[in-house]
Amino acid sequence: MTARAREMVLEGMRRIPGGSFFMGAEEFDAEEGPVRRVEVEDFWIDAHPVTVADFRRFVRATGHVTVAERPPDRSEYPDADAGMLVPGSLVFRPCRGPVDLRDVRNWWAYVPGATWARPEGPASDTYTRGRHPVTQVAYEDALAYAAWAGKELPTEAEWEHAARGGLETAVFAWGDEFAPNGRMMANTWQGEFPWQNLLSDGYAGTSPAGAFPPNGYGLYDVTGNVWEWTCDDGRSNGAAPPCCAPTAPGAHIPRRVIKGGSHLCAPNYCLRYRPAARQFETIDTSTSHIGFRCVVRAANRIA
Ligand SMILES: [Ca+2]
Repeated sequence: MTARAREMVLEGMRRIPGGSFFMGAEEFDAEEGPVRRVEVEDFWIDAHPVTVADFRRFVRATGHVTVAERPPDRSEYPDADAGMLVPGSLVFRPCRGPVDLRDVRNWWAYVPGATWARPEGPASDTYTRGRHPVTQVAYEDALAYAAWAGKELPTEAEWEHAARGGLETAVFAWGDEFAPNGRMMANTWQGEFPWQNLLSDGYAGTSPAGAFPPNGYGLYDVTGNVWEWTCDDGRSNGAAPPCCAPTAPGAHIPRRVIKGGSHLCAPNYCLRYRPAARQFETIDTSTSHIGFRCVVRAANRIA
């Protein structure tokens, strides 16, 4: 690779020093523990999640058709209604009042025509959201984008090490206090999920990349805003049932760990806007609150 090509790939990325760090947490959800020392090599990671504008460049260059734009395979969903076997994706719908938090169908709807460019369905668009993280991308779409960009998806350990920003064992990516001096540090949900969004952080849905302060490694939106795909299946730590991430029918479908929580994570339901938090998402699922960012590893000799 020429020096110029390397420069272009690494533009907008931050170099993360390798070494060992404490991964996981023990005071929140069982699937995050135990806290253990984990080693990672040096790597570069995108300073912010891949944006709608980034993804649009990828689609224009490659003609990529996302999973959400293709009809679901009936053999994968033998029990599904015919109405569900059309191209579409999962869209969050706020409720009018308190609902049973054990049933995610109260706030997730499968919307035909919802895509990365129309995240809430055919009547929506992204013309003013070019700087927002891309959503409605399944694992395969994230992999395809990464390959096109000359990058890869992070492992869970790489992602968490980067998200911690050099702060050992802190609860949040910026420290132990949620809103230091009253300052909101990430796009989460304030109020009672899924019906009362107090908007103390100014955003009901996604926010433009970089709207909140970066962490110690100069990374924006590592927690909150959107969940991010990693390439890990998380089996080594045992998969626990997901809370706020919608579970598609089809338990046989492989899963990958998603990290970081989203604008839908609220203290009363899913306090997942923390580096240690993790969920297990089926690889063909796309939603209005899952995106991704990429890495470049020192070991692949780009340097
Ligand atoms: Ca918010």
